[in-house]
Amino acid sequence: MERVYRQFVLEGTPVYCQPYGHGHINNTYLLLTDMPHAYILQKINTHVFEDVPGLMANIIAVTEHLRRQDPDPRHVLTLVETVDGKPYLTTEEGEYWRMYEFVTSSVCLELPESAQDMRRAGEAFGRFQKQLADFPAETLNVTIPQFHDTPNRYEQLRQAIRENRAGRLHEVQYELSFFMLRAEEAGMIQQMLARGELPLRVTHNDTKLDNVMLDRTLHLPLCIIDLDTVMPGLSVTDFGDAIRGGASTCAEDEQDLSKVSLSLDLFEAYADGYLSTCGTSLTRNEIETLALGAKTITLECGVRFLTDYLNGDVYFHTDRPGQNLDRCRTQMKLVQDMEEKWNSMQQIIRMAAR
Ligand code: ADP
Ligand code: GN1
Ligand code: MG
Repeated sequence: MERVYRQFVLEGTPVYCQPYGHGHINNTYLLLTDMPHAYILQKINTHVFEDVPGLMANIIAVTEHLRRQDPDPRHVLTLVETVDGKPYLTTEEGEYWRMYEFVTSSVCLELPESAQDMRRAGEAFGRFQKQLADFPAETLNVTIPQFHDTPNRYEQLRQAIRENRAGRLHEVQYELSFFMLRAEEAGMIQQMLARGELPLRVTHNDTKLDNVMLDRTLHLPLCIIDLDTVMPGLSVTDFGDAIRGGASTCAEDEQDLSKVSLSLDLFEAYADGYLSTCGTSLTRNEIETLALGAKTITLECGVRFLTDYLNGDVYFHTDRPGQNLDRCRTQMKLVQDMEEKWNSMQQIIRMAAR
């Protein structure tokens, strides 16, 4: 790792550099020096992101835009330059590395420790979206085409079924029927977009709870991280993705499905926080589609985990066999629970939007 971090302008002498965090995509390392200064070093996943210069151009433009509105260094990601004055490193082997200042005295949570944490996360993502409302969307590069086009994700699943690359098809008949039975509903949001009923906005597109940094002691929101997928997208899927992860009672890869459910308290807390910061800028259709956003993105994510399981675990990082199938099954259980709690979810949104 030394050959990599030596290429960045650091304060102090590095004393520690080890894998860090729970991200499924990039390889992330925490770098400590002998000064009170920490860094996040990341090898960007070029299998997932084909146009890294385009992705980095987005991040530079978006963080500059955010910084103009709020210059507090703990409130916006800060890239560390290379010794050649570049915003990221390209190695001879074709690897791409970038370094961020570690957001000081911060934590990020995989699951909220309280409803208040969930409310704060909602406020943070709502504010983020609002701050990007006047960002020129047409200047953004599309880092993953059709990222949240759910029917396209179903098409990728059908392809994985046809190819059966890992020979696992016979294990997942129940899972396949579960998703296929819901294919039509899963396409409704894309149809609304096509009919002009939902506006395209600059969105984050990966609003997992562990992509929000909170102050370590007060748990107040500091900044939004993981900006690789900031692109034109839909508010309702940004809302939904946060619910999928954060309002679940369990970790994404929980094996005991009896423990997995949607917490309506956490759902309400996020909806309250989110609508308090960006509710006035959402259209009526968007507000009415928030619950469907949660269900759609949960179905979509389940489909993606299942596709990756069938393809032999080539997309999401895994650290044990069967993990993608476990992740798929928690998403199914969440969808089922949302179906049971559908009326309450709608009612909560109506109340939060008042
Ligand atoms: P991935 O795309 O793999 O999810 P992330 O950019 O989300 O990668 O980073 C993975 C983890 O590293 C985060 O969940 C967080 O714990 C930590 N992290 C990333 N950037 C920072 C930062 N600037 N300051 C503190 N922690 C960070
Ligand atoms: C990935 O990068 P990370 O771990 O925050 C994925 C998301 C999925 C999520 C599921 C670029 O998010 O779309 O919802 O895993 N990111 C990408 O946990 O594919
Ligand atoms: Mg992440």
